[in-house]
Amino acid sequence: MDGSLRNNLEAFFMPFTANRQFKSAPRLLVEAEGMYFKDQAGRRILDGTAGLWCVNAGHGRKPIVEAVQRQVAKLDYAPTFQMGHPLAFEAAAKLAAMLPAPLDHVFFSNSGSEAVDSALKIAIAYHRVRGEGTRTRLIGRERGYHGVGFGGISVGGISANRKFFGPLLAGVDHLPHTHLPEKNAFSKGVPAHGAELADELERIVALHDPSTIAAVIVEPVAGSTGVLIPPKGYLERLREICTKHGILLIFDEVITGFGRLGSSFAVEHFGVVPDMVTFAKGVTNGTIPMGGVILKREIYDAFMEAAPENTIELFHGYTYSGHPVAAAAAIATMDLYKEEGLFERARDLAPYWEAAIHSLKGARNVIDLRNIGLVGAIELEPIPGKPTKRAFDAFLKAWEKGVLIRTTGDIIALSPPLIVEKKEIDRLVETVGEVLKEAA
Ligand code: PXG
Repeated sequence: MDGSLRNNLEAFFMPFTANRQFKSAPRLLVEAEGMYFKDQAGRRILDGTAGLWCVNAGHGRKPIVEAVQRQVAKLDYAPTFQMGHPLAFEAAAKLAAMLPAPLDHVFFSNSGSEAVDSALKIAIAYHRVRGEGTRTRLIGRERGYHGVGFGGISVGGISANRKFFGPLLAGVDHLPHTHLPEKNAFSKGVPAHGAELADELERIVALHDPSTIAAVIVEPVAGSTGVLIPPKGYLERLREICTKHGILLIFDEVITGFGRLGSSFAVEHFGVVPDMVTFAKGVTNGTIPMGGVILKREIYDAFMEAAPENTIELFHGYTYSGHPVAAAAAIATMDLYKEEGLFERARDLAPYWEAAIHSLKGARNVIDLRNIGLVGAIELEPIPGKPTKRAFDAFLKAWEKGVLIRTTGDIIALSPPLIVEKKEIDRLVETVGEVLKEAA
């Protein structure tokens, strides 16, 4: 690399990246189409991760690209504070139609992190406008990932994401995570053991008293902390306990929404209806940033009833909430998912995917394999004294072989676009197998 290029790379302080390693051997993507990226050297890279769990319909999809092009030329920006434009309303209505009836209002943000902060704020404010202003505590879960806002890292359960950033939000507690490899290793789909971990919520509620608790937030399937699939009956139990104590249940579906599990949302997949659902990523197929919260009518109504006529009901929002170009991308994306039946496609491919992931049983250093929908995890035995190295080396080796995988800790997470073909599933899994054979 020449000096000028190195200087070009220097200015960007890259997010969640080993900056020095990257800048010494950059991996630059310059084009994408369908299942493939192209890198700067012109190599085709099979996308085993749908970008960062967002490009569910595959890259460069014409109907989305054209909708964005049309919209940016027609109405580049319009405020949604005391104003509006039609596409934001249409996108909200389409989103609401994807979820069971009580979840029928949408608040827009620009990312998953903002979606989470919005949901947490709405939960606390909801109790307050109903006269239960003592309900301010938020309950998250160990190994939870809810983005990187102060709210999200506070309810999140990843120490590396928390420890550098001071005291965080006050009044937060955490459920235990549900990863039980000693009981559930090599489970196919939902693991059998661990529903009783939801009962820890009763203990937390008893400790703090229900009158102090606003909401519980969980990812139905934890994605970025290594694909932690809820034990059978666990989410149902969380729902029961929240209902019993008047606590709002929030499902963070930033990853599980839009077909990843072979269903529209995890709400549909597990048949458990929370009070709010956060979304982002797949809503626009990753094309334009957008996120938001889908909430129950009674939450929306509580705000409408509490505020005097002609006054603002919720003092929260973003310059780009319901941005016209993002709304156009979301509408085109949801239409494309439907037209191509991509959620059903993911569901139909799931058994093939499951068999492919579990074909790695017995591969070097593999200590667990798990899968649900079109998500798979390959957990590796860490190198003693060097946690994360084995998986990161696998990531680098896979890249050399033209396959993009994602690692977190010593776990490889795979989540291809839902348009993936069986032969591409084979290549993805075979490449991981080869990499593990060659790795230290
Ligand atoms: N909630 C969940 C459940 C997420 O997975 C966020 C919130 C935050 O979204 P934004 O748009 O603010 O990043 C996420 C994001 C990975 C990976 O490799 C996962 C995420 C982001 C980047 C990488 O697993 N999830």
